[in-house]
Amino acid sequence: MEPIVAPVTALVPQPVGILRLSGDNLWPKISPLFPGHPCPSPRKATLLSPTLNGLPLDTVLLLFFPSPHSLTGEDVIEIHCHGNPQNIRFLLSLIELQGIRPAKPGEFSLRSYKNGKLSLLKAESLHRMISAPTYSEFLSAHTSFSQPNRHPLYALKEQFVDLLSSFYAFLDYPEDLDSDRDSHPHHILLSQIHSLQTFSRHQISLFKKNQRAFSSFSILLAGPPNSGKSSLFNRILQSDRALVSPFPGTTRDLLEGRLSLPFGDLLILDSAGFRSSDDIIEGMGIAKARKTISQVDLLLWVNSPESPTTLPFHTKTKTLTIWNKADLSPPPPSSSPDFIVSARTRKGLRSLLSTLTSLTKNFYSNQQSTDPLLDSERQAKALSSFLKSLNLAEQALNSGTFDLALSSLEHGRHLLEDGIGLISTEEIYDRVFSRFCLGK
Ligand SMILES: Nc1nc2c(ncn2[C@@H]2O[C@H](COP(=O)(O)OP(=O)(O)OP(=O)(O)O)[C@@H](O)[C@H]2O)c(=O)[nH]1
Ligand SMILES: [Mg+2]
Repeated sequence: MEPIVAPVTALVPQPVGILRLSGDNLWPKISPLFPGHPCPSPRKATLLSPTLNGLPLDTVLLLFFPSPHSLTGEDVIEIHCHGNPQNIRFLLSLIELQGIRPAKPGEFSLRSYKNGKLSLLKAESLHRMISAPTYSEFLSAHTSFSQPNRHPLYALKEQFVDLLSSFYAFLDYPEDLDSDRDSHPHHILLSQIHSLQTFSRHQISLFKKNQRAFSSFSILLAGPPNSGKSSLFNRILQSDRALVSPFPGTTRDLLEGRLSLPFGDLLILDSAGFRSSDDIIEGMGIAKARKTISQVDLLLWVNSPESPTTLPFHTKTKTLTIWNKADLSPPPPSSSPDFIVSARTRKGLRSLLSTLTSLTKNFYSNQQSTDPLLDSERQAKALSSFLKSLNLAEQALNSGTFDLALSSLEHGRHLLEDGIGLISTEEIYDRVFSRFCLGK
């Protein structure tokens, strides 16, 4: 395949930056950057100096994984350089000058999948593992990734192959069945279908319970324009992420920031101030903020002395009110905000932050399961369609139409195959023969 390159680490100042390359016959393509150096030994860290016109550029560690024993199945080279973003960019541009094009998002994983190095399920577990907001969710995804037979869909597959093999055995070898009541085909098949239905429903409901607009504990800063939402956003993140200005209507889009706390991530969102506006773009920002209120775990309604406003609508989202700019004036006696703060002088911020931290901790303390779960919406949809075909098979079996039941199950099998790529015909027949000891 045509060679590709991408930075694996973010382009921010950090001690080490990593570039990854994949393709056929890689070393000869990048060797001009390392004149006179022989091809590095496979899977050993080699200290090298890339040069340009004889000038050393950086000191890097290079790892070479020759095909097929690599992440993608092709030659893979990783270059660990000093993590200055400009250094990484320059090395990237030199590599691209050797005819190696920038990788598209997900292209390394796609090549791993195409070359049989990564199953679709593992790819999705990997994605969940990387984006997990808590360590327990990371472990849950890692269990599926490192022990694929513990993935719920594998457990399902095992039961389903049992069911299909029972069906085929009953069809092909009826004379080998015992005639006692408990092993009556309908009875056995129905109980296998019921157990698959229960398992599928349980997995879908676990997935739905965990499915939220934002995977982390999420907090939205909303309120009238100019009340200091963006100033508080920056204070909470301890970084000047959002623009702050004395002009109302500064923030228009939804801004996201993340704090990685020991027990899980806190996602904080800054939004456009609520007011009626003729500006179309500002109106879009306000509509977005309005919609987000119902999707977050906590709303912080931020007021200030210039335009104190109560929340102009009802929401089921837990809400705390903040009186900001307390350095200018205290809240009126009629109002009783949950927090009185000043983003400018930092007054009250410690108490606000400690409340946000304990709310985040409480949120995650209820979510400590490390059991493997479905990894994606795609898997949940495949499982829902599969459940429908199980229901049809159950109905058909109850009405005595054995053939119709089997064709519904075959349809279910195709859904699992398409969605997950799991079941081969040999597997079913292997099990027909091994489990039923037909002696034929
Ligand atoms: N005195 C004082 N001024 C503040 C405080 N917090 C913010 N400001 C000022 O208030 C102005 C508006 O602040 P922003 O943080 O941009 O307010 P905002 O709510 O994000 O505004 P919009 O994005 O327009 O809705 C800026 O000039 C800030 O410097 C505070 O605690 N005290
Ligand atoms: Mg703002």
